[in-house]
Amino acid sequence: PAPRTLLLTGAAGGVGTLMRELLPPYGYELRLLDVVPVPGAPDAIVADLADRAALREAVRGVDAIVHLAGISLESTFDKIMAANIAGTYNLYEAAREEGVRRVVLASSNHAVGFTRRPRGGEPLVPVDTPHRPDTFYGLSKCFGEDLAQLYWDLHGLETVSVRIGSCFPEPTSVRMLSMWLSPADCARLLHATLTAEDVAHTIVYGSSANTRAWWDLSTARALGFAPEDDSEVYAEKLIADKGHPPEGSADDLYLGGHFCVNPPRWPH
Ligand code: NAI
Ligand code: 15L
Repeated sequence: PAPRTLLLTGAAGGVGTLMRELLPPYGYELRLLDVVPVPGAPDAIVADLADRAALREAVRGVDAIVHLAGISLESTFDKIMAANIAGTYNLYEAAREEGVRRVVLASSNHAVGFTRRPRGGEPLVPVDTPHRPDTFYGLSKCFGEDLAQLYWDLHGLETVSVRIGSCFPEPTSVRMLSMWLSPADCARLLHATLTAEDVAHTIVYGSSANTRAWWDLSTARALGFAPEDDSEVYAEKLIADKGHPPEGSADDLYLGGHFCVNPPRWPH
């Protein structure tokens, strides 16, 4: 049967806030979790991914987990270690102990951020390109994908790891014209990852059907994802406003763009 009740971790964050609105129309009932209170959701579970007892209770009885919680930009190794590495392990252990069958894991383009982007007719980047993290943050996403593979092979817990490009209401840089995942396509993609049968551990790229795409959406499409948006509608204005990234700059060369040289810092 299709999953109905979902635990949505990171519900107070940018993607979590968008998905709280966009997933229920697909028929899901959401249980929300974040380390900070979720605005407008007094029933949300306020818990840290370090709190194993709270996680065990949070996952009990849900059909699937959409795991968005964690540090979403570069930070110190110790903070990434606690939230993204140990935190994701804690969540998987809770899921295994409680018999949850499927996790949808927010991975990132930064797991393969130092991969050269294709130019001039070169093939799109496939999902089986080697891990090439651009930050400790990206490294934690590589860990998450490997953890997911382990929990499938050893315990039969299914995961779809979604290497999200840039999920925001609109693209705000020229690089994001290639990376953009519209919120509506994000909900479509999550619905596909939650309802496809027998996913084992599948890795997919998460972006819209962008004219300037750098990566191969075939594994996502194979799960039933049919993106409807294309960043191209924003291209003319964005390029006029911002110009193309200089040739040879990180934004020009690598999937991970500016993370490869000047990682944004978590503000604490
Ligand atoms: P965000 O930073 O806005 O939200 C993350 C949420 O996780 C926050 O509400 C935060 O309070 C919560 N959180 C952090 N540490 C926690 C902990 N120890 N315990 C419980 N909750 C904790 O990030 P955003 O943009 O919403 O991204 C969601 C997920 O998708 C993240 O895992 C991010 O790495 C991933 N992602 C997002 C992309 C995007 O374009 N927004 C691109 C690629 C990946
Ligand atoms: C990410 O992984 C970040 O979580 C998000 O904030 C964006 O920076 C995105 O990648 C991106 O590469 O645009």
